[in-house]
Amino acid sequence: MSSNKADLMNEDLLEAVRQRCWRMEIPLVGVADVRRWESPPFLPWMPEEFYPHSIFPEARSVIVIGLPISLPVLETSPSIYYRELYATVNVLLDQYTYRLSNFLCERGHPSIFVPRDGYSGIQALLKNPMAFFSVRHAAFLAGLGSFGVNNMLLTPRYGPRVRFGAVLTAAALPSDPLQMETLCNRCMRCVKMCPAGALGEKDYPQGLTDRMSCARHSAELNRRGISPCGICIKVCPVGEDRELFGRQDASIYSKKERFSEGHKAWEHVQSYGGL
Ligand code: B12
Ligand code: SF4
Ligand code: SF4
Repeated sequence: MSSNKADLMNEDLLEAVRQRCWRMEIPLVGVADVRRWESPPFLPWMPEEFYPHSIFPEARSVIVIGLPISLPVLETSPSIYYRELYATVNVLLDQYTYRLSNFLCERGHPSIFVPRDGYSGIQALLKNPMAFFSVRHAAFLAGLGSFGVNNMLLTPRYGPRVRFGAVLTAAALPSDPLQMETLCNRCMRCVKMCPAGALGEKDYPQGLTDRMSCARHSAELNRRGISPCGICIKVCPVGEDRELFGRQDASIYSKKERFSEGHKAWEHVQSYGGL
């Protein structure tokens, strides 16, 4: 087959994947050629065994999807409300990526989903707070956003309030352009408001999250049935979702008088459903 014909076929396949995502109400979809892992856009980068084609040698592309975390629910964190939302989004991410991988397999392209997290529970994270594949780096390489001081991937639509899932596929799909413009405005709200002191002021990846402090805080919240924390994604002013919900002023979290009815609602939710 000529390479032009193959390119056209892959454009069609990508369009079919996008349509499928659209029908499942998935707002963010991006694609990265696996060769992008071999040319690190910044250092330190991850060891080779974390590359998609190390995990699935047939992989030629990675499809990344993103689902939003509703800001008003996250604002109640730490709470049973955010915990339930987190669990719901996680189930959907795994189901959607599983279904997308089958959609591709049925069309003759070997494909597998990657779990949106990939650890057995908080005890596993306390032992080693790392997974076998980095979904946020996949999302970056698929052009979905740029890293912030909070170590999260910030997207134009939802800032860091988005969770990602990935499909490794043998199909050679056209890649999306990287988001090279930095969305983080270095306001340092995430650093100042982190209850575990786990974030520093340096840009990613020079400033890495103190994973153990964050994981220990998460373990304590888990003991009370109200993990995860997520304060560093709640207070970030980046994202069009803030406009949608009328929350352009991110100082409302530290200055109670600026949004007293919000604080009253969050305290109400926080007083139920946890230990
Ligand atoms: C382990 C983990 C944690 C741990 C460790 C966090 C951390 N910063 O690494 C804990 C429990 C603390 C945690 C907390 C949170 N997490 Co978390 N977490 C993960 C998980 C499961 C694995 C990350 C991983 O180990 N990847 C593999 C390694 C290779 O990649 P990496 O961690 O990004 O490591 C890079 C660098 O840190 C560096 N590095 C790492 N270790 C070392 C060591 C050395 C020596 C060097 C030189 C470099 C280096 O190199 C790597 C490449 O640059 C991912 C899901 C996934 N599978 O990707 C979610 C994920 C990163 N978490 C997520 C979120 C949202 C959170 C929280 C906000 C909690 C919440 N859900 O509300 C907090 C935020 C913490 C923060 N500000 O950093 C989202 C991020 C979404 C986004 N928009 O970016 C993810 C992608 C889950 C998802 N499917 O969407 N998390
Ligand atoms: S999740 Fe909470 S403890 Fe962890 S870095 Fe973010 S604000 Fe800090
Ligand atoms: S809260 Fe401010 S410093 Fe932190 S990631 Fe968002 S924009 Fe960057």
